[in-house]
Amino acid sequence: MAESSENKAGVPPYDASAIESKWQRVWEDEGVHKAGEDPTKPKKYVLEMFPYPSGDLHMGHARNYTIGDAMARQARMRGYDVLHPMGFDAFGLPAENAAIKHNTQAGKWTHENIAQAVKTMKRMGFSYDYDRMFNTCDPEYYKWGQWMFIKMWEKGLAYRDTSPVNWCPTCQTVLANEQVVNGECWRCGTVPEKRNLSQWYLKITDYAQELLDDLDKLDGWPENVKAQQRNWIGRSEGAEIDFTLADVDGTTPTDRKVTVFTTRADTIFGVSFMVLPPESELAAELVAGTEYEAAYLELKSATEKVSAVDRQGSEREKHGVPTGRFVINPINGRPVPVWVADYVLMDYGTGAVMGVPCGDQRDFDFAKKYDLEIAPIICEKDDPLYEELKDERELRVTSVDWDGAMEAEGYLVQSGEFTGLKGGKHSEAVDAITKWLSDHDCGRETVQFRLRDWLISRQRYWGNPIPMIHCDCCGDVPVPYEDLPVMLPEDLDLGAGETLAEYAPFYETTCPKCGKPARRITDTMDTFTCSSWYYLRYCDPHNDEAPFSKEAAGRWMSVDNYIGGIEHAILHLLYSRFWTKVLRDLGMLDIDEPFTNLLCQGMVKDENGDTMSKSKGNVVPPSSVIDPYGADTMRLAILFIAPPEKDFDWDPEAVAGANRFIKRAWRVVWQLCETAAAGEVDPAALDADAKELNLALHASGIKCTQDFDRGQFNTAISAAMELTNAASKYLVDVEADRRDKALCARVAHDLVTILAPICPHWAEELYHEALGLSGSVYNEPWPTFDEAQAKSDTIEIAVQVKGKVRARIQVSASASKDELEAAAKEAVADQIAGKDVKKVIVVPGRLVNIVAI
Ligand code: ANZ
Ligand code: ZN
Repeated sequence: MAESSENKAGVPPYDASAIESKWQRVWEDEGVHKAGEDPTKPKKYVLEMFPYPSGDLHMGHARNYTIGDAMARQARMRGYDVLHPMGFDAFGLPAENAAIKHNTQAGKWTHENIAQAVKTMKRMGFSYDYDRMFNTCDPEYYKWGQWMFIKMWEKGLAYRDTSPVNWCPTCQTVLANEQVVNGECWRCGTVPEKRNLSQWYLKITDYAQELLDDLDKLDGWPENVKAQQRNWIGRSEGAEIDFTLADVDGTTPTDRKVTVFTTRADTIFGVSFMVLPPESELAAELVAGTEYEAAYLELKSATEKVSAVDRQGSEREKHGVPTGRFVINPINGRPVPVWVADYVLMDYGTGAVMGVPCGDQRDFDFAKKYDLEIAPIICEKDDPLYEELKDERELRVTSVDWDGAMEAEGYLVQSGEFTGLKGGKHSEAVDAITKWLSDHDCGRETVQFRLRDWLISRQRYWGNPIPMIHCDCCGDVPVPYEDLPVMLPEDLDLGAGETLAEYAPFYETTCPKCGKPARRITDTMDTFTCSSWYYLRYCDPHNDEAPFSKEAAGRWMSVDNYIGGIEHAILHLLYSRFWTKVLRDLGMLDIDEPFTNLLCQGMVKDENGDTMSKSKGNVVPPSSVIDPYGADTMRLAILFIAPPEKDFDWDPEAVAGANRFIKRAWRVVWQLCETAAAGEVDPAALDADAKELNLALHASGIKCTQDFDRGQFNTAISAAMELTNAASKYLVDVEADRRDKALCARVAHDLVTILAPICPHWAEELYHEALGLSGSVYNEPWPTFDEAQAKSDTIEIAVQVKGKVRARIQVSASASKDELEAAAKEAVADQIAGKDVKKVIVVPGRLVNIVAI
């Protein structure tokens, strides 16, 4: 740091705009942010969820990326080889809609938005390795998505099936279950309809158990995200029980079975009806041609308009119709009527439910409404009914007048040989009855998952084509690997309503197997397939022989710090975990989980705490801060206002405050440099003022470093502010010729260094111009601070006279009891003068109490 003392030119003004464009140019020219390639160094992969290029970046992006950038820059200074890439999630419906509206091409619109977003990223000074940037709509990228699809097809993990799916009438495409959020289309909010369509799926259910189990390994993930995933996967242990269908005339058994799924086999003696969902083919068959058919068909069409979430909601009124048919309870031979009701779902369990009004509230409500039996078969011991029925084995009381289901745990009554056993979920009664059923070959233990296979086909255009061909002779045939990628045509006339399915140059092809004319699949893949492995491609983005090499992935994966919005808690994060496991099983990866630590940043709301949105007109664009103040002020403000995971309300005052601080710190660094000189600081040789500054240096340095490690940038910044204050005080209190030159140099240097991850241009400029150093502040190691020097060697203690505080004195932290007593007496000498000191109580480190009369 020898040169720094020579700079005596005074403090130049802080010109953010000039400094920022200057360093952005230099960093780009010198490739400062390229991922390191030094295998002797530990690695750190810092990643922010890549954006959908729907326009310029907004404040939410700015916050997300500023957090990641501060982490990445600091990691570099802490000696890591850092991978910090960025790209664009560039396929998707909005591009298509915008193209139609503005009469342009989806690709053109997308690339214009990307160019704008990149410009803003560069203006923000984000330290991305731009050589690794790609867009998911680049054929060099989506080719490998197709390749992976075929690999999955070969392993039976991709398949086609016809079943009722969620169709969004607004988006004109199907949706995955995960994309129906609170019963609405995640994109446009329309309530989807159920349609029976032939669609393509990925078999995520094969991984349900592992996806659940491995959540326990993710110590670096927020609990609420793990809980949401657990819930979505929804593992449920229970039993399947076979009921025998009775014939049309009543109760004679046929050889047909209807199987239910239940978690409460213990309640089987209380079954008073069976329920099928309206979509059930069996239901349709049972009522066909009967007096019940009309009502059934009406219920069926009414139910199609209701979302699955609403159908299961406990508050919603239940609607049902009888079928006129019966099934026979396998455990006691009782016939029970078969009903059809909208609260039962087709695609959970077996799609049939045994109705137990006394145990389940939904069944209870249903029984009340349609006047069905409510047989008490489980009771608490303090219930009078328990006394009455506790030894009863036969079902004698078949209906009680209750207000609600007996959802509490209790003991079985009226339950044959199982009467008296404790019931409830996972209870001894469940075990005993399940065993009886399986011994009698009419039931078995089973595990159910709520998770369904991932529906990935979409019927629009701007997405990655499913690389399959349908041939009338050979069926579905994958496109040969050497023909990949299946290029998405860029010249569709979207304005005229043309879709991929109508575009003959795309779909007309020949069968790779038999050579006859065949039709290419015109569905494209859900864009969430593209974002399920982009983080792997960044490890090896230019590979044209494979999606990525195992070696490159081995070097960088897993992502150490992944930062993004909580809205992806299930969708993207679950799909990516699945995809990683599939690639592992294909031998392409050695890891089980893609993201070690996950940070879900809070939202940026407007000044009144409302979400920013274009329609409300309350959006604060990043340029509105960068233009007047510069990117460094913006970055500082974003990180200072709140801890990263908390929401905050946008506050122009906080931005102005951040700008005042940056200017002040700028002046302080320059002024320190005016009296700085090279050399080691000798703590023993410092005078009292210098000692105080040195103490602030080490204490704030330690605090700042620890807070960085915890991702608590707001308090890390507070620590840097304290150091700035201490330095400023030193400059005011101590004249230039009395200042410790080595200490001034060190404080200036460290202040620049610890703020460098947050205010990069500011720091780089000071590093070169004020400190007079060369290279880059990012090649500078993070400073080390000393615990011993961070503690004051004097402490303040209270001096009391007869229990009342009369003085406070500074004493050496290592002072003995005698020394403390002497110092205390001196401090209150006038008050104890002429009195008799009866007793002196010394509490080291806290106080001295003098009892004088
Ligand atoms: C009888 C019973 C008695 C039930 C009782 C509960 C309480 P979880 O825990 O979420 O897995 N069920 C089964 N399949 C269904 C379907 N397709 N649509 C709607 N409900 C269905 O829930 C399992 C319970 O949900 C099952 O256990 C069944 O009701 C119901 F006192 O069977 B239960
Ligand atoms: Zn929609």
